[in-house]
Amino acid sequence: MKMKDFKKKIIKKIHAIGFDVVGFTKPSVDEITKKKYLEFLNKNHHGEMRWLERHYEKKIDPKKMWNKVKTVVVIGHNYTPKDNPLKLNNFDNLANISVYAQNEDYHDVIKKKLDKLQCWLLNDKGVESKIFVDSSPVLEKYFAQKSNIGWQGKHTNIVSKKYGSWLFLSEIFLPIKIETKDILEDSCGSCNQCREICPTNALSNSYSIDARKCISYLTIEYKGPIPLSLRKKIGNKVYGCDDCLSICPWNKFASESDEKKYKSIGKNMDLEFYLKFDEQKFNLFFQNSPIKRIGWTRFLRNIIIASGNSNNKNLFGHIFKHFNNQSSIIRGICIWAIFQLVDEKIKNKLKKQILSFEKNKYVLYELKMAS
Ligand code: B12
Ligand code: SF4
Ligand code: SF4
Repeated sequence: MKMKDFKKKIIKKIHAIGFDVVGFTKPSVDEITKKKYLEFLNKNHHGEMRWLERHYEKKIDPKKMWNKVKTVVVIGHNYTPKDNPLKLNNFDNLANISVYAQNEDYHDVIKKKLDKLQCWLLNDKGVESKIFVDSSPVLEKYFAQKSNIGWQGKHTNIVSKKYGSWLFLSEIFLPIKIETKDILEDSCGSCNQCREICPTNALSNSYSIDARKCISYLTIEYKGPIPLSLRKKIGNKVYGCDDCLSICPWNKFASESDEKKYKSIGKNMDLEFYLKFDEQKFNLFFQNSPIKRIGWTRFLRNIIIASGNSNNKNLFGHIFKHFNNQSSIIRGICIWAIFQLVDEKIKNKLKKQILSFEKNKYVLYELKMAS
């Protein structure tokens, strides 16, 4: 079969499986991108995501992932939400969960589709392949830009003229050369809305992020106590953040995703609802959700911070209940949250009470900072 026909067939198959966009590019990374990635690491902008250091060599050379690769096929899956997620920031008592975690885990949804594609390639076309989605050492946004799926916007994610900021990315590596046309377009122009809206100023430089300040990193990846200076800025967000994505003017061209497994199924409950959870309930409620990945302790930490930001004094008792948690991070954050909600008289009473039983240095530090 001629290569042009094969390319057409693979595009047709990718759409038939339910994906929205596809692009083709060479498995090489340019020198500027290698340099920018190193700069990002050297500035420690990856925080505690040490795996981004370990992945470096493989990310800048896809042949180290699979030495037979000759073409990278980049695939985009539309997850445009029905409503603008920015609206959710206005509800103080809501546990605000980012769009991508409103239903099933996109890794599972996409992996199943990629498996089908891989089987078809092997059984019908006799072509072996490798598939990747998110967690592998593949520079996904770079290849997406190079293959003309979109451009890497100032919020650092891929923006598409058709799907705005709402595309999940995945890749297939093929051992055959397919015609590609590398494009480096950028349609951000003088717009800076994503940088301006970021609550923590994580996008202080154009096209690059300091992940240590990003609410997505803090609520999903970071295990420790969230820095004091950023807690208020997190607002009601308990898992991820979509502010910079949601504000992007290119979203106006995007139409709602038709993937049922991405549609919101009411995970944005009141904070009180989740404060009443325990580990067992957490595991059951989020069994098919990406949220299960962060575990109960990290999720509870986030719920307690949002509760501290809620201005809702009625949550005091529900937060206080978690003082018996084994994790010092939970006990420490309980102090911070409660002290945001109660008056001086209760603060003094609580201080005495906590000092009578608490021995952990970090928790006592939180108490000192709060009083
Ligand atoms: C680590 C990671 C994170 C980290 C770091 C984010 C980041 N921007 O890198 C954290 C936890 C913060 C994060 C958050 C989110 N993530 Co994330 N994340 C990743 C992951 C696993 C690796 C990204 C990576 O390699 N970063 C390292 C840095 C060095 O890469 P970089 O941003 O591409 O940096 C380059 C540019 O900045 C460029 N550059 C720098 N300066 C300049 C200047 C100019 C002029 C130019 C042209 C370029 C340029 O050079 C750098 C080197 O290439 C990818 C999946 C993957 N395997 O790629 C998903 C991925 C990027 N994440 C994704 C998503 C959806 C999110 C969230 C929206 C989730 C949420 N709702 O909370 C947020 C968005 C936050 C944001 N504004 O980026 C999607 C993005 C899809 C898309 N359309 O682009 C991906 C691709 C996952 C997927 N398979 O769909 N994520
Ligand atoms: S995801 Fe939120 S915190 Fe992170 S860069 Fe975007 S707006 Fe800022
Ligand atoms: S909000 Fe503006 S600057 Fe940011 S990615 Fe979208 S177009 Fe680019």
